[in-house]
Amino acid sequence: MFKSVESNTILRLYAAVPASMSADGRAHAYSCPNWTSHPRYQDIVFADGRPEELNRWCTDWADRMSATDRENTRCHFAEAGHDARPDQLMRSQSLREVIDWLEARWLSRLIEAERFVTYFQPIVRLGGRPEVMAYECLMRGQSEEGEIIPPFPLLRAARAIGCLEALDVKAQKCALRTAAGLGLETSIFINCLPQNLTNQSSLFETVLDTARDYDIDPSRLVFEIVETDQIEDCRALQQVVDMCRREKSQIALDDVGTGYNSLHLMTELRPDFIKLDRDLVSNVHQDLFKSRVASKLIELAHELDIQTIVEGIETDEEWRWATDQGAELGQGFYIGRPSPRPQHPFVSCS
Ligand SMILES: [Ca+2]
Repeated sequence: MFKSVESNTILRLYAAVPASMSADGRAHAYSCPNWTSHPRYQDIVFADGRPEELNRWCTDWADRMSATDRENTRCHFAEAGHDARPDQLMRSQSLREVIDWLEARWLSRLIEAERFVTYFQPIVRLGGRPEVMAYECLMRGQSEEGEIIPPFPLLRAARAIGCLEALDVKAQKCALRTAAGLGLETSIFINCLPQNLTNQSSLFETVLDTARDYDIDPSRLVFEIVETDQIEDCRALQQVVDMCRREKSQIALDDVGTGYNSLHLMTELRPDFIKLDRDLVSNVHQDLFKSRVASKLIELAHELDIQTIVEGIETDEEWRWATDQGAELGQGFYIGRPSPRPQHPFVSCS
């Protein structure tokens, strides 16, 4: 395999389609225009493209296969226009390894070059005039050509090559630097993966150090714990929450209402904020079941002295519902979209 290639180098990737491959996977290999059948070997297809194109085409194909097919599909890189012999294919890497490598290439370069952009979305006080209480910092990557890359492909690639922590650290740095550069004076919500908060080199300490570098007082930081359904060790997280309290920072739990775990964490960790999941909020005013679950959660939060942020408010009806239920805070497209320049909320309420 090529160790290092420029992003505009055209590579040829050969792949041997195993006899055991699912019909869907085979059909894709032989009918998708990105892949060409080898003129001599029936079970070999190839594609010519730049690494990022090959990555996309391989992932598209792999999505139509089982995990076993991805392992059994042997691949070999050659320079564009060069042929590969079947014996080369037999001792080369699996399609899964090829995808991991292709993903690692672009993501490691992105992380190394710190090609991150932070978008800010307002979180406002409900009831009365909407006042911005905080901005949530949202991670975006940037391709070498300057295109914005949404979080999902970044996280997927980082997961594949095990660099979630590096991604989180650099994205947080960018968020704090940008917030300081823009002179934000509100609280700042920082999304954190729980495993990065609780591992040895705690992300929490890193974020605090960075905040101090930019003269951001820790009391303005809210650590928003995402993917709460993945949390297994609540005790480790409790220690982080305790450290957080000592620094006068705050804790928010994201996506509350989607599973039992978030409820459990809400009572165990006693965060400062919970964020009601957007699926629960969408059309909540028309759905009796959602409405009952959501209002019970707000009630429970009140009892525990936790402020509720209703996320995903997209309509006037949802805004009114959230206000009527006594939720303290709201966030969503109706209030303000994520933007590289922090927006002021555009709802006008009575
Ligand atoms: Ca979030």
